[in-house]
Amino acid sequence: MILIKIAIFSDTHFGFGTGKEIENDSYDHAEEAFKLSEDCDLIIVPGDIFDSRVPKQDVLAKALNIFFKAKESSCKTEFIEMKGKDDYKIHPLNKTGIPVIAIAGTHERRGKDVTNPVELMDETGYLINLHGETAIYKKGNETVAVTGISGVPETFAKDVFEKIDPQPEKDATNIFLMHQSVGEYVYTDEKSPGLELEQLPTGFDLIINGHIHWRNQCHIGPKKETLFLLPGSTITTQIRKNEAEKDKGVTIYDTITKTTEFLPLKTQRKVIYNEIRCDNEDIKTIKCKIIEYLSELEKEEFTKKPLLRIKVLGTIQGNNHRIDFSDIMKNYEKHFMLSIKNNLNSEKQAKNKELVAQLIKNTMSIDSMGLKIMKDYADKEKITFDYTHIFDLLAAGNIEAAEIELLKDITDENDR
Ligand SMILES: [Mn+2]
Repeated sequence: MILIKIAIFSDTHFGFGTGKEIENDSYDHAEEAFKLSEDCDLIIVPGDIFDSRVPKQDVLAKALNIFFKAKESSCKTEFIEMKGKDDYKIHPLNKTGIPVIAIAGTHERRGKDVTNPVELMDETGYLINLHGETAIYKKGNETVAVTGISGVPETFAKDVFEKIDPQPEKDATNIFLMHQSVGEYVYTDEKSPGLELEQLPTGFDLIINGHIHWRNQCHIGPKKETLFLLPGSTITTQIRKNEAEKDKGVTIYDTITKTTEFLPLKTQRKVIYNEIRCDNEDIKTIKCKIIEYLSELEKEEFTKKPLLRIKVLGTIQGNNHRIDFSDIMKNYEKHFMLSIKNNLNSEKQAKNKELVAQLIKNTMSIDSMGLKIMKDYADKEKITFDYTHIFDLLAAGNIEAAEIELLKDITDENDR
């Protein structure tokens, strides 16, 4: 039985952290991801290969060299056709080694008539970039059809998906690539997703979504027949709790069992997120708490200096919640790339917040208050009338009609 092994990793963000201590991470992590993919038949990278839409030339050069690793394999996967693009001619370099299929992400998005860096890599034969097309590959009797839609602004996502309307191929393993926030999988808290899970194309074996930097997978679709995979980024670009808890790596999917295997990166820099809670403590105690935690953590062994974010929460004594943590950061800069986020509230702030919360809890809108008065009256007098309707009439200033309705209701009641 022949199976096609597909290596999936995303959001390599080449060039992230340029000029900083972590500037080589994006390349080191991606290089290992390619290494872990070397015995696979297909490599898929769903967007944000670059951190910038116009990457610097040295960033591009490094990216091309890393992607070239896939060309060195003696892979037997055969390109069959590109559906949805007339007169398509595959670049000869794209016929050597392991085929790499990609889409552009949010970080590579450019105007319609200008080339984005993923398109540049397509035109030079380093990968195949999809936006609405379907690339079909074969190995032995196994066929894989990959359709992709590049990352689009969330507001247009639904329209673009409806317009392209991706369809699965017959007798093939069908894979769909995208780069969006979907349903509960939202990259930033403020932006609402342009798509719900129910709005994703159906009939695919595997839907792979880049963009979300923490790994996840679940089954979706009317019969839960589609595996929805968030491969996660190969690098941490923002330190957040849910992301720090999950390893970066390569997901291997095989077309026969339709299951995945996760291979974590050994080169990855450890990311630690910790919250320290304070309850009406003074500055000295708070700083001691942080130092105590740091000196414990210092004893652990790390191959690379970890990225560490400490969030200090709760309340501080007195009316000034600002603390200068620079002395602590300086003392530990040899061991950690440390950032301390101060979310403390002074006593006064805490009281104000409590008051606001109380007010919000106790405040009813004028409408609900009016309705409540009517409902209470009806309950007390044991009479039934359509108080929402009456209230609407009163709110609209239609007192006469309200009076007629009310009397009618009460008369009806008495007649019974
Ligand atoms: Mn990204």
